[in-house]
Amino acid sequence: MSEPAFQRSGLGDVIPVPADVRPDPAADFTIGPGTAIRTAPGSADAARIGELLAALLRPATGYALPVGEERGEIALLLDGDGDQDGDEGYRLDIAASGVTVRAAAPAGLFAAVQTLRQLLPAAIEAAGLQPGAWALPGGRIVDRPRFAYRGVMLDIARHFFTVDEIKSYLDSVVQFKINHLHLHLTDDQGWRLEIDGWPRLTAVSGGAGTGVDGAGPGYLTRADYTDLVTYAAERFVTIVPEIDMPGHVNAAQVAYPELTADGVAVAPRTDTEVGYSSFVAGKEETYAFIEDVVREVAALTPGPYLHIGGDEAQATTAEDYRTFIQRVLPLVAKYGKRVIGWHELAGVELPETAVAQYWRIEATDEGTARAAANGSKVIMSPADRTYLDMKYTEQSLLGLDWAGLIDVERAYGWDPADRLPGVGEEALLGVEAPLWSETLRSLADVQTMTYPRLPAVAEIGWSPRATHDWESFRDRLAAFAPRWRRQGIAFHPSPEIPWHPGAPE
Ligand code: TNX
Repeated sequence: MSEPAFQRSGLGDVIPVPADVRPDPAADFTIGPGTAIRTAPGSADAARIGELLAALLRPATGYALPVGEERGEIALLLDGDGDQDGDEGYRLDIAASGVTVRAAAPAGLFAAVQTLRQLLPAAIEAAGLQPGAWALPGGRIVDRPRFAYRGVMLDIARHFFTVDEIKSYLDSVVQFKINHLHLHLTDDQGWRLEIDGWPRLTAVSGGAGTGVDGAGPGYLTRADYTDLVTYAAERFVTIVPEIDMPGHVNAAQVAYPELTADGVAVAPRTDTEVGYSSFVAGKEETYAFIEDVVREVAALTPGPYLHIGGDEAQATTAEDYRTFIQRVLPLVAKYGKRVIGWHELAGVELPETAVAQYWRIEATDEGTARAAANGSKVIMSPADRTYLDMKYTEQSLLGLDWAGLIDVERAYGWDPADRLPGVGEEALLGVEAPLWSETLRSLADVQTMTYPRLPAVAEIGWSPRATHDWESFRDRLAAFAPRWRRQGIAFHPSPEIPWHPGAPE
C-alpha cells in the first residue's frame, strides 16, 4: 500500500519535539547505496551507536552502510558542547552533502539517532527490502532534555514478563528518549528477583501460579537481571529496581514465615487487593532480611537508585511506618544507593538525596511539598495522567479505572511543574509513566496500554514547556501507526488521532 500524502516528514516532526528546529528545504540529504557512517575517532561508544544506526537502516534500504572512523556522509561526532547541551543533548545538521551529529557524550549521539530514525519514511521500519527514496529533511536541530529523569515502570510482580519481553519493551521505549526503566520486582503476589541466601523467595514466590489469578511462574535470576542491566545501559537506560515495603510483602512472607508477626506462614494471594500485608517494624529478623536484599540488589545495580516502595502501607501503623523507614533509609545509603520511594515516604523526614515519586490524583500533597522544600527531588507520576494501566475508555478490555479514564489528550494535557503546590520546576527530577500489570498477561497487552500514551509523557519530560501544543503533538503522533505496525508493536487506535495509513502486516 502506498502512502504518498504522508511520505515526507518535516524536520520537527519528531516525538519528543526537539527544543530548536530550523528547517532548510534546500538541504535535504538522501541516503544512498554508497552512504557510509563515520564515528568519532577512538570512541568505542560512538562506533557501537554507529552500528546500531546501520542495523536500523540496513533491512529496509538494503544498503551496506559501512561504519568506520575514516569516511562517511553520516557523521556521529563527540565534539559537542556539554556546558550547553548536557550529556543527552545533541546538534543535528542535515545538508545536501551529508548529516553531522555533534554531542558531548554518547548518550547525546544515541538520542540523535532516535531523532534521525523518525525523520525517515515509516517504511524504514520494515524488516525487509523496501522501494524508497530515503530522504532526510534539511536543516538544523539543537536539542536537549527538560528533565534528567524520563521513566517508564513495568510491574513484573503481578504478571511476570520474560527477559526477552522486557528487552523488546526497552527497544520500543528508547525511541521516545525514555532513559529510566523502573522494574516493580516484588509485591503481594510474587517475588521476581533471585536473592542469594533467600532461595525460597523465588523458588516459592516466583513459582507456578504466583501471578494474578494463578498465572506464572516467573522470576529473574541474578544473571537475567545483570543481562537486562547491560542491555539497558547499552541503550542509555538506567534500571531502577523496586523492592516494595513495608506493605505489598505477602509473597516474601509466604516464602519466609519468620517475616510475619507471629512467625506463622501466610497463604499465597493471587487476587488484586492491596494494603493488607506488612513487614514487622519491631522485629530484628525484618532488618536482617532487608539488609541482605538491599546489599544484593545494590551490588547487581550499577545505576544510582534503589526504590523501596513505601506505598499503601495500610496494614502498618503510622508509628511503625516511621520506625521502619528510618531503619531502611540508612541501609540503602550504606550500600551506596539513593532512595526513591512512592510519595507516602515523604510523610517521614527524608535525607535531601531521597527522591519522592508522586502517584496519587489529589491536587495537593503536604508531604511531597515538604520534601521538596527540604531539598529532595520529586518524580511526577500522577495516576490520572501518567498511569498506563488506566483504561482509555469505558470500552477498554484491559486496565483499571480507579484514577479515571485516560485518553491521549488527557495523558498529554498537563505540566509536571504545575501539578502540586510547592513542587515547581526546580524540585522535579522528572516524570515517569507506571504500568501496573494486574490485567496484563502478554507483551501485546503491555504495548497496547503503553502506545500511544507513553509518547505523551515522554514529550512532557523531554521537550521545552513552550513547545507544548496538543494539535501539533496529535499530528506528529499520527505518523506512528505505520511505524508501529512495521515494528510489530500493538497499540490502541485512539480515535482522537488522525492515524496515517500504511504498513501491510
Ligand atoms: C496503586 S500506585 C498501587 C499499585 C496498584 C495500582 C493499580 C501505587 C504506588 N500502588 O499497587 O497496582 O494502584 O493502578
